[in-house]
Amino acid sequence: MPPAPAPSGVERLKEASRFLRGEIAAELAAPGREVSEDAYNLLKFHGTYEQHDRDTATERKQRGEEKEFSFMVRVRMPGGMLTAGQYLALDALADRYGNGTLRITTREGVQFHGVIKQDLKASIAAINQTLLTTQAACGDVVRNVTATPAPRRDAVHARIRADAAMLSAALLPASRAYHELFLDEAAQAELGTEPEPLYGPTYLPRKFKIGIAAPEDNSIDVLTNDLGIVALFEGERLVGYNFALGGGLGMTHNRKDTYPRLATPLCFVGPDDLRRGVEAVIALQRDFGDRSDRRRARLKYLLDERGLDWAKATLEGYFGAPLAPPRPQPSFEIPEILGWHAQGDGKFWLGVPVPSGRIEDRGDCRLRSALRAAVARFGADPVLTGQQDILLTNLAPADRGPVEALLRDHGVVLAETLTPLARWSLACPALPTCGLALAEAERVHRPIVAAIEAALARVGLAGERISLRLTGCPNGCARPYAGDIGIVGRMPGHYALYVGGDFAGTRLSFKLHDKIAEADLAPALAPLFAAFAEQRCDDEGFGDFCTRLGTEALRDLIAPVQDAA
Ligand code: SRM
Ligand code: SF4
Repeated sequence: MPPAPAPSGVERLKEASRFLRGEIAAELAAPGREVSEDAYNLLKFHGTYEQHDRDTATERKQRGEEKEFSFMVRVRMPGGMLTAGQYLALDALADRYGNGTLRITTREGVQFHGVIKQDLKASIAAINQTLLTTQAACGDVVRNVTATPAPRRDAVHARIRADAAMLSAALLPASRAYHELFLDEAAQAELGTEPEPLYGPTYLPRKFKIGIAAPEDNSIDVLTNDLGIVALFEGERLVGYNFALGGGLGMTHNRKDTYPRLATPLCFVGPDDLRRGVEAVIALQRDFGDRSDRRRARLKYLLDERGLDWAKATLEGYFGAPLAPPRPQPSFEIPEILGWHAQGDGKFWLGVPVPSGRIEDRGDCRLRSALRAAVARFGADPVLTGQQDILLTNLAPADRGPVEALLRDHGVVLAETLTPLARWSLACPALPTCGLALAEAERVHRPIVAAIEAALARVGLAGERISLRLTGCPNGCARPYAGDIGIVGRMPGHYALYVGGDFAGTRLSFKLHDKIAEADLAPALAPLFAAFAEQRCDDEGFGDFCTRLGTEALRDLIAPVQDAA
């Protein structure tokens, strides 16, 4: 037998960290804006990443100055649920500690950017005062649990919200390191000796994501999670949960053994077994996931290496009983939840689009001020969606007119004035904050959407519901491989083009072009749109059409652009 591969450096770091403490306290107290690589890696578990401003890095290097370091701080909130008070507190922190913006993430969380090291502890403590946490928002643990966001006041949605909140709380690390480091909790007598019953001393091999959805609303792309849970109901009665395992989108260019994958339905657990079932899946990944190569450490690779039969049998060992096969489930749908909707309790919610999830005041559109005023004045409790949008909930019928007038007065673009393409588009932050970005995303989101909108309009498809996801690198943070069109950064100004996913998030897209200039994206898609307008069948979506035609036929259609590129 060949010797087992050596654990990666991060594994050794976790093990020696005394349950995630490391030297963080001393490093945060030291002067300077930077931390060591070890502290950088451990701080992730506490919800923060050191970053630097990539716009100024080269110039500063030429001047012999250090990079402009600051921290991204990520707040977790299961199912994107916030109270009005929490939202207003976060909004205030964006000015006090951040860069004046709040960013809704594709996992229904919030990120602050631009927090300097000296403010890190105070900002995290202030977030905790709102009864929210940054603990385990990043790192090799269970991240923010996403959930079908629509605030419908019925048994189905109430149960899903409650399940997401229960799992999120139950799966937090037991270590008190976070509380000692950021909340001034008295240190344990014997540092780092507390039990960590679920995770153990080295936590998980990699990040672990859980989403829970009802089939009628898959706007969170539940199958892109390590564990996608589909809650099944008969009327208002919960029947149980289908567990789909092994979703994940990250891949590395030029490493064929890394790839996006949608979760595979593996088993069914009853209404009372949710937590036990989830803990069994976590234990499976904890004990068998790859701890030597972080690029191959997600659950998806374990499933593909060992097979589904092995995974199910091993899972049953942890679960302590045989697991039933997944139950038949209705097809996934993605309803429109922006605009006005009745909640079912006499109140209404208004879904407001947030381009790239960035809540900011920008030119004539004072979105941040408008949301702050609407939440403060009308007591709306926000819900953040996995499509980077915000739902203002619990509004009385009489508030509808005034809320809408307030938003319009601030220049906010409401959903009905957007094209479907703009409404269903996502973009990751990329430059200048993301250290992994190979190309722009958020900052070129609007012009790319505008160019593609124009191409659609030219063939009469301006009103077509097509999803577009744009990322600055192949890691997949805006889920580019799960929508109709994926645009993935390859190098500055150039993108790989993916098509053929479906709108409901049940099929991965495929790569049509490896490296295409930003200006050539819309011209490359134009002949595909023309063919779609002419040849589509019935209610076929754009991604379905692309899959039916297949790579070769589509490549022939875009050949003139390829030749020019
Ligand atoms: Fe992500 C790393 C932003 C959702 C896959 N992601 C990063 C980092 C932290 C970059 C880094 O490691 O230095 C990015 C910070 C950028 C910045 O400046 O803020 C980052 N990811 C985001 C967010 C903010 C994107 C957004 O547009 O909202 C999302 C935060 C979600 C949250 O609240 O927790 C975000 N990331 C995702 C998703 C989508 C999802 O989970 O639904 C994915 C694809 C699904 C998956 O996990 O496979 C995703 N992010 C990654 C990966 C690839 C992981 C892999 O298995 O290879 C990385 C890189 C890594 O982990 O090494 C990454
Ligand atoms: Fe950064 Fe890449 Fe994620 Fe975009 S997809 S935020 S560029 S890691």
